[in-house]
Amino acid sequence: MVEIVAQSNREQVERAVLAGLAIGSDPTVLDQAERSLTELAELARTAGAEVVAGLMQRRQIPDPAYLIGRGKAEELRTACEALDADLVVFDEELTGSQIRNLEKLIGCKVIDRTLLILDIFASRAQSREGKLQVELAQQQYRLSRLVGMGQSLSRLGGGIGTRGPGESKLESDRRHINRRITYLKRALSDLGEHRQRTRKQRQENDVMTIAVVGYTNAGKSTLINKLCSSDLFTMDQVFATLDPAVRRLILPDRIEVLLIDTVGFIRKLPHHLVDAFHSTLEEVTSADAILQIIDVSDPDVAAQMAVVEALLLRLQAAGKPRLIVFNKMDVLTAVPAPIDPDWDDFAPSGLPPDLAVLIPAGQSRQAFLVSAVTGEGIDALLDAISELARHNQIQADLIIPYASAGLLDYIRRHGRVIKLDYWATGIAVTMAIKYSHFSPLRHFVRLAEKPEKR
Ligand SMILES: Nc1nc2c(ncn2[C@@H]2O[C@H](COP(=O)(O)OP(=O)(O)OP(=O)(O)O)[C@@H](O)[C@H]2O)c(=O)[nH]1
Ligand SMILES: [Mg+2]
Repeated sequence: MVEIVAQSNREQVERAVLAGLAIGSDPTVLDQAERSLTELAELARTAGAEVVAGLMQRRQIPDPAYLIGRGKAEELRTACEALDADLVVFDEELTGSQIRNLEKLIGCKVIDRTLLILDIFASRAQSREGKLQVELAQQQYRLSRLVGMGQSLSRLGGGIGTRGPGESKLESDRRHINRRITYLKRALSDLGEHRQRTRKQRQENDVMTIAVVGYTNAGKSTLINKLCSSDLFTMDQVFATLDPAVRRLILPDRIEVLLIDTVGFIRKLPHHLVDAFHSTLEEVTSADAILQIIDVSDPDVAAQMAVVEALLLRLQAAGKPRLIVFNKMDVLTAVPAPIDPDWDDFAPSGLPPDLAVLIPAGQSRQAFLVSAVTGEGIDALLDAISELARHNQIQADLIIPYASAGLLDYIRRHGRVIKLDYWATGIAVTMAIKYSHFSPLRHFVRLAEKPEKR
């Protein structure tokens, strides 16, 4: 009896060996590849595997047949046999034929980082849109690996890399997958239209939207909860948040802004996933400003910031007004005051110099050190968000000809009328409106002299 229980547990937990590749002779390459492999171990554990070993190879170029060298691949087989492993996870993307060759040589299931991430996403997706997006990414991944990926695609039984769409789809042919992709795209495009409408309503409501972005597990949801007294799901694991959520923040000066929680970024984020999540990631593209959250307790802050920057660029959001929030200050040990004469006075006090140098030039006034858990530093951040919200609006004096009186409605709908007078030459209005809604009013800005008095 005991043995049966032990066996069924054994079946649930797959034993994984990890394999990484450091390409090139640059000294930082190996370091980065090792950190990436550590992260892969975390991802594998999140997916439910037990990591039993990790192997790294340094090469000038990847091997077309096995990615790593054949000798190293044989080493992997020996390790898998000795450790009774069920699964090998590669940190780099594999082609369909590499997967087939490796499975044949090693004799167990081989997957790559992309499939692992897709698997975690599949188990986390909650909303219909989230589920469809994950499946679209999975189907596109399968389609691109169809050549040569015989064993993995037709493998029966579950486990990592096979969750998400049902087993029958795994065995279907290219045409079937293509049909499914077409269906998923259509369904997503309908949902995307709905999302766009909601977003438009939000924008027309004259409320500033701020997208909260950052590496996965940086504390985005926790910070939003702290700021908005909300109860978004948070967890000490990667990809706790998949579906964007919007929370309202009433600032100390009663101005209201909306904070949008988004899916966390990660190194080597599968491009199928970025494409498939296009519609939810548009929340970042269309936001008025960005709140970038950085986890100071992570040993690899610089690389994580680079990943976030690259994705923001891709989403055309890198140029938006941005506040940089260094989070989890409660885990920092006390930092001595810097003695460097070049020290930037505006960098948040208490921020270690090796982190302060990561703030882009001239932006240290927009950087903050906080703890989303203890609330330390939150007041200064709130003030900065208020400042941002004020700057998001333009206040102007207009003179609107009576023939264009309809514009008053436009102002009332998208902004605020502060003062109104009826003059001989038109309606004199003092108003505040979001920059994004200002352009139709541009022609009516009142010049310094009051025209009717001439
Ligand atoms: N010590 C400490 N832990 C924090 C702080 N902020 C967040 N955390 C913890 O960090 C973990 C991740 O927090 P989340 O808010 O889920 O992170 P996230 O950025 O939303 O992550 P994803 O949704 O997975 O991308 C949780 O265990 C939080 O409790 C902080 O200021 N200090
Ligand atoms: Mg989250």
